[in-house]
Amino acid sequence: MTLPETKITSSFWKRYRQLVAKSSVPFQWEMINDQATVDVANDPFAAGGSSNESHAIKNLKIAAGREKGDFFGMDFQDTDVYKWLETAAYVLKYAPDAELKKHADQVVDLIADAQEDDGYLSTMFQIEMPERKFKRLQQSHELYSMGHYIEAGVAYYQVTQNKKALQIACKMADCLYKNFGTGKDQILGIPGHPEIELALCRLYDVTQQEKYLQLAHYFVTQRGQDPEFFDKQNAKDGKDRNFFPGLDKIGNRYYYSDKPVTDQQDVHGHAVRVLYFLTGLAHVARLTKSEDLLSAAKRLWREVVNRQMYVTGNVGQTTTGEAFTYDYDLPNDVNYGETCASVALVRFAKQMEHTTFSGEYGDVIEKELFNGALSGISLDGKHYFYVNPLEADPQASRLSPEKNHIATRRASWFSCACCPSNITRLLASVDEYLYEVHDDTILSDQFIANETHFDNGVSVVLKSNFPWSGELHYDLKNAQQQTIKFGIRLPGWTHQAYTESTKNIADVGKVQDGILWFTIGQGEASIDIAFDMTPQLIRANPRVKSDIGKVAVQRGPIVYCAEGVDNPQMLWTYQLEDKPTFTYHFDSKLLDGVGVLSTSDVTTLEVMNSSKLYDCLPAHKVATKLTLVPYYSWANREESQMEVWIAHAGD
Ligand code: FUB
Ligand code: ZN
Repeated sequence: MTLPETKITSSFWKRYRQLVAKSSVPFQWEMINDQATVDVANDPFAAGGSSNESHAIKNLKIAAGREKGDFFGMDFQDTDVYKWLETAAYVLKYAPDAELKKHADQVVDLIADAQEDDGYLSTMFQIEMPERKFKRLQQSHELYSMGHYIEAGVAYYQVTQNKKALQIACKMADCLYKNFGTGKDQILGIPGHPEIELALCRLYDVTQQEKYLQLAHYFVTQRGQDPEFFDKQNAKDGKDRNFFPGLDKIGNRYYYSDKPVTDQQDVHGHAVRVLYFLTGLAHVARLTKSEDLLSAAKRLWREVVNRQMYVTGNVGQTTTGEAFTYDYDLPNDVNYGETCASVALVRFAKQMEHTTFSGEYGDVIEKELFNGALSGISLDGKHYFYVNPLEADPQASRLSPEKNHIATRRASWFSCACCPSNITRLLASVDEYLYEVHDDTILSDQFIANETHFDNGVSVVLKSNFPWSGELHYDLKNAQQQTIKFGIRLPGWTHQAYTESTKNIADVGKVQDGILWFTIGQGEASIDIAFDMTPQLIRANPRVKSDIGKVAVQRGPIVYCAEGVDNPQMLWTYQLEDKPTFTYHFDSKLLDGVGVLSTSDVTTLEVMNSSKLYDCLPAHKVATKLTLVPYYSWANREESQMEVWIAHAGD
């Protein structure tokens, strides 16, 4: 599948992508080189712990023998460099920059020097404990780290043709191919943290070397075959030698290694682990044409999005183990919703879309791109959320132990810094999510304005002011003699309320699985389509205890929230009337330009005399106003409360 040449023209996304290029990438470069001055003392108490120290480049320099010193950081500290490199690769595609290219080339050289002759690379083990390589896979992150390099190496090679970047990746994969499998001298094992599966598939896509696909298939299907594998390995490696306290006792459900994936009926355990694994599963299923694996991927996809995903797209309900809990358990104020988990869900959705044309995958990608994942980065590009709550109160975060993982301000960096470069690599590669192309069938999946040329001689120009406007105008050119099929995803939030008009379109087909199909003959054609952007009240399934009596407000793809900075009363005292009317205006000065919703169809509760905690008198409601801003933009002004789900008189 060759990626089309895409130029993003959307002003919303041009701003974000320039931000990544001009602000996030230079900032992260300073961070991983220990050159940034971060005011950690004033950073919030954040999941993973705030940190102003990275040492990530230094670890590689020590492993390469260029410097002397000790290893510092997480056992996957190397991945902060790899994800920076991957982001840089995507940035170089849309914002060429000689200085950035020089740094990135130097990083590739450094990684090549740090890599061992047999392809192995994990600096913690090389520097501190070479005798323990591949001996405690449950916790070691060796394959997770190498997977992240492989992804970066592939991306950097694809953009810059730097062969060394790809050779390092192949050498790494060869090392794993030699060490893992069912052979006599091989480890019949799996990684504690999946990621290598999806990375090997990417490597296969670019090299077409069967062994990489075989190995990915092995890791996907071996998981859960021997639920005791980690315990046995740990016992051999030795007692009390955990890399993270307690991880050996957490149980194999946490690692999603309790049964083979074809037997798994739900999602459980560490959210990022499961979602990276499912991404690899979907990719392997497609490449190997395995019906069993594909049906498992489809089943588990539904488990995630129909039972354990927040309305914003965030996933992972508990801070304990950064994990999924159970169906319909979706607490708003103690959840986790790690930024990495949202990025992983986007990756899973895209792989599912590669297997099947269906609008449900693009719906989730869109949900993340405009809400759950996007909330992970600040408007200045240099501050990040690790945890993304749907309800927050600075006082509770400070004083309630069960809520102090809920930061109400984004942090500059974390001691476990997985999220910052994960969100930036997603934003920098957003062009890869706009279309789904299978031969002569093209699906317009994301409505981000763009100009795209496809391999098959078709070009598409999409003009829109999405997400603020639902009006889309497509200009299409088909240089081929045969007709093509062109689909437009009808977003889940439209409820079929759209209007369209066409010019020179051979045939307007039916809506199938949430996609409206057109047949386009040779020459030029155009389509105008408008989605209804009336704000909608969203209700959760009543099985979701936390959202009973509440609604979320959504306009187009954007989920809104109330922030204390706009609304002076305690947010939980606001109650929307049964059928509130909202006014919408775009404020170009607020939060770098956002659509704002306001309503007067709302009351608050008058606060009782402060000497009383309880009373039998009826509640006294007072008419007021409520202002809502996009969820992704919260916590970019002064610290205050935030709420997505708002009490509603009609529920
Ligand atoms: O374990 C590596 C990464 O660190 C995970 O993906 C994140 O959830 C964080 O725990
Ligand atoms: Zn993360």
